[in-house]
Amino acid sequence: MNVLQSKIETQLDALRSERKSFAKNSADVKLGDIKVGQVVGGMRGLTGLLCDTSSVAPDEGLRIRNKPILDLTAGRPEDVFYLLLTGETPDEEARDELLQAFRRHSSVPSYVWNVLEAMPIDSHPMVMLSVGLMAMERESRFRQAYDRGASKEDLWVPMLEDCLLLLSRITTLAAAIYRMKFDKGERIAPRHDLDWSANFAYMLGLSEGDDKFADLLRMYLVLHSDHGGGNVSAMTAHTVGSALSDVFYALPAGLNGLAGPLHGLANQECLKFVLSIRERFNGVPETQQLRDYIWERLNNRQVIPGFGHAVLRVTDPRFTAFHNFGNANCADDEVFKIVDLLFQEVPKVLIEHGKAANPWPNVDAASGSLLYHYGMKEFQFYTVMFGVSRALGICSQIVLNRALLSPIVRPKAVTTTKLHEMIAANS
Ligand code: HAX
Repeated sequence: MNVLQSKIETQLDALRSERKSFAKNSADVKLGDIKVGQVVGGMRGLTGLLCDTSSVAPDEGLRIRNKPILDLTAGRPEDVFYLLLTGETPDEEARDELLQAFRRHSSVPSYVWNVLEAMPIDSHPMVMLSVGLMAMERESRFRQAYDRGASKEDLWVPMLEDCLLLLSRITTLAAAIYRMKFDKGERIAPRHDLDWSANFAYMLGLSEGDDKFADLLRMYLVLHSDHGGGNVSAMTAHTVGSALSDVFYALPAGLNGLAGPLHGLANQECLKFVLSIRERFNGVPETQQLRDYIWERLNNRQVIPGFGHAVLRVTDPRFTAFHNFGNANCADDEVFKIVDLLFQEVPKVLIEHGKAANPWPNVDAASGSLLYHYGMKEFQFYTVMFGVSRALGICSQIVLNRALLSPIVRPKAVTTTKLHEMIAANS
């Protein structure tokens, strides 16, 4: 990885000095007050992490290295990985190198298949993904370097090697899990003439390698690649990595958080919801029927999957990208039509209802309907798709954190008794 590694190297001195200077010259500058509501409310709004790969503004949505995500949807995820790590768009030489790097280790060793084949068939595909990745930990160059006593200044290099190995295998692993879990026949071996996304589409068995499904995957893998540092999966992976656990421990830890229904599993729930509407109304409902159904759910204190967000206060631009893709490629699809109708009606109802801070659709509202359209009907697998993409962001963050010598994460926790005492002392 000459080009990528040298590019990071050229940036390193300045970035390390900046971090040192924060610790030396600005350590006591206050960034805000901690409120009790934040302590009992999941640390919402509490600034406590640094993340330069991407940011999420409430009124705009995701920017990767300050580029709006909608400007990146035509590119390859390999290029986004370079952008996440360096803040720059790769030139031709770097693009070629990355294309090769993402292909180089795409064959998964047999001991990993043995582990997966030993698992009960009702294991969730996210469990299979995590277990498959963790099984590869024995190959970690980072851990070997640490055990050899490598200096901590140099550990980011084997971390980058581990991440490239992991990323070039994760699509092969995920595709095989899809075929194994959903009885699709033999595993399909990777090809060496395709890019990361097209190869993934091919190994899933849903594409010849270069068609609209591959285009959808290319965009899907870009759109889900990163979402700042404070979400459950990124923060968990960062915390685990901060203990100098290697990426084969840290990424699965983050993915296990992604598997939760309030985080990545939501896309599975969204499609389930859309299909339940189709079944209930025997097709696409009339507008009023849909509105009544939404109200019925809200009155039963059920959420409307695919709408709302902890940070965003506008339509998620990633939803917009999927919605545009659907309009261009499958506007007549019944499931997509329901997604479209929900997009038109749910925000109005949620505004009338008056509870959700953000009535607009999030990324999960449309992605499943497109995967479904192209033949991936097993929605238990959707979070795996999300996880494959999010591996790009989490790997970038962990490489940068090792390169910048980020310390172990260790916030302070207090007992409830102590919290009572602190409240009394401050009120
Ligand atoms: N439907 C109905 N009610 C909703 C709602 C929705 N889509 N979104 C929020 N609300 C309600 C909340 O349940 C909450 O009600 P209570 O006060 O009775 O508890 C109230 O509005 C205020 O919540 P909020 O501040 O707007 O939202 P949160 O930051 O607490 O939660 C969630 C954000 C995404 C979890 C939430 O909007 C939700 O549950 N949405 C539906 C599930 C979903 O689409 N999840 C995917 C999120 C995208 C993502 O991160 N993917 O990885």
